[in-house]
Amino acid sequence: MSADALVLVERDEPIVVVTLNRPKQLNALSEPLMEELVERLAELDRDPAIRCIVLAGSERAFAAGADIGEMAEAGAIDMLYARRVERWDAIRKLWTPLVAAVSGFCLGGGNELAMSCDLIVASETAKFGQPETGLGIIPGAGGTQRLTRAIGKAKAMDVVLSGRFLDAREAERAGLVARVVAREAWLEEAKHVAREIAAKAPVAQRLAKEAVNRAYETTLELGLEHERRLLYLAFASDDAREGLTAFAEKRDPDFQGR
Ligand code: DAK
Repeated sequence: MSADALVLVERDEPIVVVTLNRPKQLNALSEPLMEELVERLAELDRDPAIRCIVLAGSERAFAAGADIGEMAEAGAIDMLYARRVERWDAIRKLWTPLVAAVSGFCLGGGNELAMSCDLIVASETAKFGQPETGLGIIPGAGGTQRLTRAIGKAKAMDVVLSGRFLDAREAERAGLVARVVAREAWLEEAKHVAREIAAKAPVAQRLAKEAVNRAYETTLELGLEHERRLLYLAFASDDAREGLTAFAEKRDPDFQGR
């Protein structure tokens, strides 16, 4: 990994920590950074030794949004050709569970990136916001959609229209954040959560992630039907045999991800 990498990768199998590395710019998500991030995540997603990914920023900022300087230079057609949306979609489509470890500012595209992960573990210092309308634009990578689904219309409207930041506790109460931890423990706790996730059956984790995500996009009836089919698929896995047998034999399961 080169010293000037925009994204750092630290493997600690079965987990890996991927760190955004533009700390002086509060991890503003420039195009080169997003390109590097999506490449690294895609590689890790294909790696069977990796069972959970932690996506982190620095202590001061997870990410303060897309790079404002870059956007100031760009016209609408530049934005279209930059294929930004495809990068965000690629993150959403990853199979491997993804934990966002958020400390400090988590704003605009930074919050959209955190929401693209499967769950958010936040330091008590975290501040979440969608301040785009103050720049004359609107959230463009899920900020109006995922945030509304996560915290409901009343709070989402407040955050998007007023630009105010939610602190970690309010974000947790509202349903945006899964766990809030002490300032000094944010990264360790996120790794701990990742290890808990990585210890479970990989096939089941992927199917469960798909099933929960489907809840956002379908009716209850179709969602329940989809869930049932994914359960049958899980039953067909070696991991299910192993997990069910290990319980009966009172031993720890040894999941192979098959
Ligand atoms: N972009 C570029 N540089 C940034 C930045 C950003 N978003 N945020 C901070 N920086 C830089 C600052 O310019 C400063 O650089 P220097 O002056 O030192 O060179 C350095 O980081 C430290 O920032 P501050 O000096 O401002 O630090 P403070 O503690 O005083 O303030 C702050 C922290 C986070 C409150 C403040 O920096 C701030 O308000 N930042 C901007 C937050 C923001 O408005 N974010 C939303 C950006 S718009 C799309 C997908 C996504 C998006 C767009 C399109 N498509 C799929 C098409 C997303 C858009 C956005 O995120």
